[in-house]
Amino acid sequence: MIKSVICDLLGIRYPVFQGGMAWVADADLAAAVSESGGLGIIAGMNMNGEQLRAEIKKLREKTDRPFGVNVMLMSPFVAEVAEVIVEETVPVVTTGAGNPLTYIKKWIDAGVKVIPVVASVSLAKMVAKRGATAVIAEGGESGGHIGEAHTMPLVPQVADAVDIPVIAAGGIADGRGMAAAFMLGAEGVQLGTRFLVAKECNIHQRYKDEVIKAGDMATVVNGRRIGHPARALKNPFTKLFSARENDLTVDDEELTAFGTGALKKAVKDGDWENGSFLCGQVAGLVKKEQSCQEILEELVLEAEALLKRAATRCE
Ligand code: TUI
Repeated sequence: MIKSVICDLLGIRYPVFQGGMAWVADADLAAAVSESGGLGIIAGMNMNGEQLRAEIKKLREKTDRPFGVNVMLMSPFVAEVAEVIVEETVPVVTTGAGNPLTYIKKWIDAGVKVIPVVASVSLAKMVAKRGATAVIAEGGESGGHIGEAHTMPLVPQVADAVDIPVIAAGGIADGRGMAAAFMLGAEGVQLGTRFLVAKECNIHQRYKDEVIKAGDMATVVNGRRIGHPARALKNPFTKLFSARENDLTVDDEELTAFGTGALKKAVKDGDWENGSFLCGQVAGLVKKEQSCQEILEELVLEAEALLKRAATRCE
C-alpha cells in the first residue's frame, strides 16, 4: 500500500485526485472517485452558486467520503461559488488558472482545506505562506488551461520550495506516471484525461472515443495570444482557431468569442467540427473505458509494484 501524508490529511485511501475538469467533473464522477478511495472533485467552473450547491447535494446523497470543489478563478461566477464553498463547508477546495489569495483566508477560516493548482514556484511559496494544505504542481502536459513549465522540472522545484505536500499533475495516466511523480517528490497525483473515459463520466461518447483513439501527437496548444493557452485534441476546431490566432487581422476579442462555448459543444454534443476537446498529452496511454474503481486500483497497484521494484534496482 502506497503511504502518503495526503491520505492522512484528507482522510482518503489512495493519494489520487480526479481533476476538476470544467463541464466534465460533475457529482456522478466525483462521487464515484471518492467512493472508490480517491478524491473526487466537482468542477465549479461552469456553474453559478446555486447550481454548485445542487451538485454538492447530489454528491452527498451518493457518498459520505471527502470530496473537493475546483474553483476556476477566471469563471464569471467565482465570487458566488467561493461563498457556497463556505456555506456548504466543502472539505477541500482546489483552485486553477490564477492566484487564489483573495479567497484563501475566508475558506481556511471556514474549515475548508485549500489546495491550489500552481504553475510556478513563486505561487507555490505564496499560497504555502497563507496556509494552503498542499499544492497541485501542474505541468504543461495537461489538458485544458496550462502554464509554461512541464511536470518533470516543475514538481521537484516546487517540492524543494515548500514544506507542504505536493500533488503532481500533467502527463500522468498510469502507475508509471504515478511512481515517477513520487520519485520527483510528490505525495500524490491528480489525473484528468484518464478519468474522461471513466464509466461514471457523463461526457458525450464521441469525446471518449476520440480520447481512446488518440496517439502521442494528438494534442495541440492554442490560445497563447489571448493569454489562455489550452491543450486540446487536434480537430477542425483547433485548426481553424490556430489559423485565426496567426491571422493578425483577427483581433483578440474576435478570437476569444470564437472559442467561447466550444468546450460545452464537445462535452454535451460530441461536436467534432466545432468543439474544443480539452485533453492531455497522455491521451495515447488511455486505451479503454473503465469504472473509477478499476482505474484507481489499477493505477495504485502498478505504482506500488514499480516503486517496490525500484528499491531492488541498486545494490
Ligand atoms: O485550470 C486549469 N485547467 C483548465 S481551466 C479550464 S476552463 C477553460 N475553458 C476554455 C478555455 C480556457 C479555460 C480548462 N482547463 N488547470 C489549472 C491550472 N492553473 N493550470 C495552470 C494554472 C495556473 C496558471 C497560472 C495557475 C496559476 C497561475 O498563476 C497566475 C498568477 O496570477 O500567478
